[in-house]
Amino acid sequence: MTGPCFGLSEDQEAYQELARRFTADNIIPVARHHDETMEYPWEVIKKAHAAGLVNTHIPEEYGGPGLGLVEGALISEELAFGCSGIQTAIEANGLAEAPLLVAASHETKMKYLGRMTEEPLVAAYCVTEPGAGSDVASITTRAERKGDKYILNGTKMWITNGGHANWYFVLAKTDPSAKGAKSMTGFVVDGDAPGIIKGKKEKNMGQRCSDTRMITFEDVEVPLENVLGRPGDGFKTAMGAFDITRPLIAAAATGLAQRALTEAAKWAHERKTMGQQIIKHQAVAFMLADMAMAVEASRNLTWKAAWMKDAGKRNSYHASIAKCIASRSAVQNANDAVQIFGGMGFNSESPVEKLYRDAKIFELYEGTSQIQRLIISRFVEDMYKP
Ligand code: CS8
Ligand code: FAD
Repeated sequence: MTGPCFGLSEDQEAYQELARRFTADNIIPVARHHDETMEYPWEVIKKAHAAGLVNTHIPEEYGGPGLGLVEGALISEELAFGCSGIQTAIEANGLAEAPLLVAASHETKMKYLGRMTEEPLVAAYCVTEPGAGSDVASITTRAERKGDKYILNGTKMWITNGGHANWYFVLAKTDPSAKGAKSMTGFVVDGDAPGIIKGKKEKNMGQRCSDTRMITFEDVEVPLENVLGRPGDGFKTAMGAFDITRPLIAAAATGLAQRALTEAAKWAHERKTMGQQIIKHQAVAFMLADMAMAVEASRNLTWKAAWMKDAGKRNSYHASIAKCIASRSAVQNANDAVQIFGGMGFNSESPVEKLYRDAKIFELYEGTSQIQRLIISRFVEDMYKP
């Protein structure tokens, strides 16, 4: 590993270019349709799978491309530039797969990661519940050992790809006598197991084609070999997965922030008031400058968090910083883009109205901005102990 380097390798540039072209050809033309109809983007997912842009961090040993997080971040940013709803549907696979990368046995990886590379399937990550989102330690889903299987009971909420998943990662309490984090175990659950009840597709403010549902597990039998790691390690497995995925959420938020800047700058060149292009009014130009700063800061922090993971370093602190800053950039830039478009920005014929609705979720899912600050502040407390 050398010192800081802000350039990309030839391979990284090639992945970025592949994703950029894929987005221009296959995402941007259908993004509005999927937003308006809320139709799940199966066709795009299939094409992305064929192009090698899904399941990017599955190791070669299990049939995947074995890309690093930096490459993943480059791809996520480009896809989200086109439509962060479609990108979320694609990247939710990465989230479901991450706990397996952290804790699964070779056999489990072969069985469940292997199939993801063979055909365009989707999977889902089930941690949140109606009564427990930020406070993961207070989940109530239970898995009880009965002979050579566990019996799973409980309800998960807001599960992305929930309606279409071939399998689920599920976090459940296995030891009611143990406290909080240590009472939990992670499982892989087959999507067609009897007792899985899928709720209706939720109608969300933005990223509307992404499939979000309540998933209920009623006496679902899970074989012992589907336990990830050791019983009691589930909480750490679920958290370890975020070290992989939060940099990718940050990358997607950066993609949306970049799209807002691109659209707003283009409009500001074209639209004229008081005899000149609005980009010549300093008030507008300075908004664009702020938007550019937000994009650059977010991208650099994202790359750093991703690079740290690839370098084998603990990146939780940097992943939370990148996620928190980039999601703010997405919300702020989308807001500024609507402002620069004026009345037209409030209309669904403009490209920025959708960005405004799509952006907000970045400050909520994969840990709210308050939770990122909680994580960062705990590190700060330790780092600056007198
Ligand atoms: O509960 C934690 C938290 O992160 N909450 C937020 C939950 C969240 O982010 N949910 C997201 C759900 S998924 C989603 O939204 C998907 S959206 C669709 C995306 C699709 C893709 C585009 C918390 C509040 C930070 C911490 O909770 P606490 O209960 O205070 O626990 P701690 O004391 O911090 O930790 C307990 C033990 O776990 C260990 N730990 C914590 N973090 C890590 C990491 N790696 C490994 N181990 C970890 N990152 C910690 O060290 C503790 O272990 P000890 O042995 O006890 O010391
Ligand atoms: P709460 O935890 O109830 O929080 C409410 C408010 O209180 C927030 O502002 C929060 O920041 C604040 N707050 C809570 N605790 C603290 C604290 N200690 N300090 C300061 N402020 C605090 N989950 C999955 O498991 N899998 C998925 O695939 C998934 N996909 C999602 C997709 C969408 C579209 C949505 C909306 C959610 C998804 N989630 C998923 C759930 C998501 O991770 C949670 O909604 C999120 O973590 C917040 O939890 P909550 O909604 O229960 O809010």
